[in-house]
Amino acid sequence: MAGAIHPVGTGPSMPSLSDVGALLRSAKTVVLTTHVNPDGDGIGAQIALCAGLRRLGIKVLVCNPSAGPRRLRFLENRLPLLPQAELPKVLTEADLVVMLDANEWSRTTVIEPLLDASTVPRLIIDHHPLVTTAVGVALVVPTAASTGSLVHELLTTMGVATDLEIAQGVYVSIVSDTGNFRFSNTTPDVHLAAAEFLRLGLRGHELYDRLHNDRTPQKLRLLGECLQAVQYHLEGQLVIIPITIEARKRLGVRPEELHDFVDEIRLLEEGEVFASASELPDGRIRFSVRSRDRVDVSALCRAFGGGGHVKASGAIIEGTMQQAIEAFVTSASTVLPLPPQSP
Ligand SMILES: [Mn+2]
Repeated sequence: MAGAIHPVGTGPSMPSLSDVGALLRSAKTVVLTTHVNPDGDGIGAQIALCAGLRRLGIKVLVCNPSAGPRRLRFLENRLPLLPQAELPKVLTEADLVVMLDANEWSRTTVIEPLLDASTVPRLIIDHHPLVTTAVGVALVVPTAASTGSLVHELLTTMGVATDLEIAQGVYVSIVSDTGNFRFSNTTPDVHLAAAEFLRLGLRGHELYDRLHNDRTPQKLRLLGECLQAVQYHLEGQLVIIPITIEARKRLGVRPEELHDFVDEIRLLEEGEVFASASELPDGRIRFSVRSRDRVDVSALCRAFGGGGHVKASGAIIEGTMQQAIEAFVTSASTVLPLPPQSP
């Protein structure tokens, strides 16, 4: 994989894959965690790293700040999940804590104070652009398509051959973060890894169905209502799908089911930036933002205290739906509309 490995915080500078491999190998017990509301990449990377470390005889436990969405439950249930109440005791015996798919410990929310109360060394494995200094050794490679891809490369460096369990975890990471091989982070390496996994016997089409075919009649009705309320701003280059909490509750749809509403409007022929704006129980508005190609939406989201990837980011904005949308449109108007692209 091309791309530098950047150091963060107080860890040794510039850890190489083999440095990080040696750190993992030196541990007898490792605790894995990831960001709140874990996604397919976080859980997929945990599945792969857990399987790889166990093959080396390392004891692995997983403690996440919250459960993943129901469509990932079949994978999550295979992890050695530890109740949060038991984490302090486990930390007294653990040798290393590894946070996957996040590079700020605050992303572990309720887990963070438990870690802060312990002296266990920490490791970060992630591919989000660096934003802060964080405690611990950090393997942060923004050019990696997914955190699972980075774990795959790390395990290969450590001499752990890819088995079907590792393959499934990494594959779920890849399809989650590349939008099923559609986004611009779908590198040749991503396809080569997928080919390796299919040869191992991975059934990609079955995983796809389990991950994506989660729609209920209620969700379809909500999607229909929201699609009728889609807004076009800045000469049609910013498209927003508002999701009111009233409609979501009236139709009985769970918050986690809104994750792909933004993908529906990204299918539009025109537009540069696409956002779903969903009302939270506390009245704030959660923006999930995608860029077609030319706009860095992580910068747009950072202006509101959020962040993420250049082409897929999120933020929570204060105010009513209308106020939040106005604030977002105003912010986006500094970069949109873009001039037409030369053919
Ligand atoms: Mn990721």
